[in-house]
Formats: sequence, structure tokens, C-alpha cells
Amino acid sequence: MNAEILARAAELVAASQRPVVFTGAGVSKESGIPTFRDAMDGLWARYNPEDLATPRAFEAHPELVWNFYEHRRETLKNCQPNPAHYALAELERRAPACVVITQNVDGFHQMAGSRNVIPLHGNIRENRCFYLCPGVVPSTDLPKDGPIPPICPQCGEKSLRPNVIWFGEYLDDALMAAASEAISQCDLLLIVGTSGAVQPAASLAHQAIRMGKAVIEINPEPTPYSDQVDLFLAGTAGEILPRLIPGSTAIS
Ligand code: BV8
Repeated sequence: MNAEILARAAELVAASQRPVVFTGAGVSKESGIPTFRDAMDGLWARYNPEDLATPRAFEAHPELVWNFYEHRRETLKNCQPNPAHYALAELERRAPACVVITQNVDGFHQMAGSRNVIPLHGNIRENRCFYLCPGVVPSTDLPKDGPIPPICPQCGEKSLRPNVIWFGEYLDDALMAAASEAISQCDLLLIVGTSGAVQPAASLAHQAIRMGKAVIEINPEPTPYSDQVDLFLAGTAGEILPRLIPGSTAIS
């Protein structure tokens, strides 16, 4: 890591009053969560997540898709937020206007202490009725036996489904509007651990670039953003963020 680039980035972060952080699966990699473009493991090796994370796949193969999410929830049980998540929570303590816009569904930003989080793609720890019953059912409250997928306890008819946004489903308008507004108001955007492949979320970083915001990207690999940002820091989130935001403590 080039010490000069790192020092410049640390200066921008320290001076920022309204930072926004746009995160993807890479920020959770050092927690032990495979990214979307990592090869799937074991039983799931032959599946592409994007083929399973769709309403059509759920309607055609409800048990397979449900078990795909149960597998991911099981993985989550053995994982914790990593220093990258804690550094971003510390950033919010120093700059209370800080907003984290995340594509991730693992809830680790919130667990690490970030409060202004916009979870564009939902929360894998919750479920909702496949039909339209209101409310969510935490995975911890699911029945231990009975049909797979479980039946919605409200309508008693339709299956429950993970409370995430699948490919081919619209994002919540209010969340996208809040994310776009945060980008408009920010004085610095950090892009951390995303390939920028998934729309319309990826367009938010392009909005900041178009608006001439100061933009720093952290990723071990270059992405479509990298030649348009002010500073590209080649490295991992868990290694770099604590150096940009020193003093963050993991909440025990
Ligand atoms: C929609 C929840 C309208 C589910 C997810 C143009 C405009 C609008 C839509 C589209 C469009 N083009 C195509 C579309 C359709 C589609 C899409 O974007 N497809 C892509 C694949 C081309 N978009 C949609 O369907 C969206 N809906 O547009 O509605 C509509 C309606 C009907 C018909 C058409 C359109 C909904 C998208 C939401 C999908 N749901 N998650 C679940 O999790 O199961 S997205 C999923 O991918 C995850 O949330 C993940 O976060 C996200 C994005 O990927 P990344 O986070 O970037 O992860 P990735 O693995 O790609 O990259 C990881 C990066 O980390 C890499 O760069 C790597 O180098 C880096 N890294 C690795 N280690 C580290 C690291 N970085 C830092 N530190 C490390 N240690």
C-alpha cells in the first residue's frame, strides 16, 4: 500500500463531516462470508447464487432456494463483524452524519454499531410472506419442524421467503431515495468491497462521481469505478479501514 495515498485518504476521511460509505460483499469477506462472486462451497458449488436468488427459482424450487438461504444463515452463525465494520461504526461516532449504504444482507454493519445504515437488499436474518402479508418473521422465530419453506403464520397459506431483494425484484423506493439523497449531501464517498456489478445499487457510486464528490475506493482488485475515483486503495477492507479510521474498538 502506497503510504502517500493512504495518508491522503486518511486526511480526507478525518476532514469529512458528511461521509457516505457504499459497501458490498467484500466488506464481510474477512468475517468469513464468501462474496457473491466467490465460488460457492460444498453442496452449493454447482449453483450460481444469482440463479437461486430470484422469485422464479423460489416458485419453481421452493425447498432448494429455502435451503440455500438456510445454508447461508448457518454460515452467518459462526461469523462476526470484522475490523472493517467496527471502523465504519467508529467513523459514524466521529461524524454523526455518516451513512452506510450496504448491498449486504448479513446485518454486520448494524451489529458492529453503525446506526445510519440503508440495507438496500434486505436482511437474510428475517423472512416475510411470499404473498403480501405485512411484517417479518426473524429466522430465530421459525418453527423447528413442519413444511419447508415454513408457512406464513399470518395467512396460513403462502410460504415464508427470506426478507431480501431478489434479482428481478424492485428495490424499496424509499431506501433508494434515501441513499441517493445521502450521496447528494455527502462530502466524501467511500466505496468498499463491491464489484459494482449489481444495479440499480451500483449507480449510486456513479452518481457521486458525476456530482464531483471526493471518492475513495477500497478493494484488492480494480473495478469499473477504479479509474474514475480520486484515490484507489488496493487492499482489503479489514486491513485498510482501521488505518484510515484509527481507534475503532470491537464491541465485545
Ligand atoms: C432491479 C440479496 C428492476 C439477495 C442481492 C440495470 C438497471 C436495473 C437492473 C438491472 C440492470 N442490469 C441488470 C439488472 C438486473 C439485476 C442486476 O443488476 N443484475 C446483474 C447481476 C447484472 N438487478 C436486479 O435485478 C435488481 N432489481 O433491477 O429491479 C427490475 C425489475 C424487473 C426486471 C428487471 C429489472 C435487484 C438486485 C438485488 C439482488 N440481490 N442480494 C441475496 O443476497 O441472496 S445482490 C447481491 O450482489 C448481494 O447483495 C451482493 O452484495 C451484491 C452485489 O455484489 P457485490 O457486493 O459487489 O459482491 P461481489 O461478489 O460482486 O464483489 C465483491 C467485491 O469485493 C469484489 O470486487 C472483490 O474484489 C471485493 N473483495 C473481496 N475481498 C475483499 C474485497 N473488498 C474488500 N475487502 C476484502 N477483503
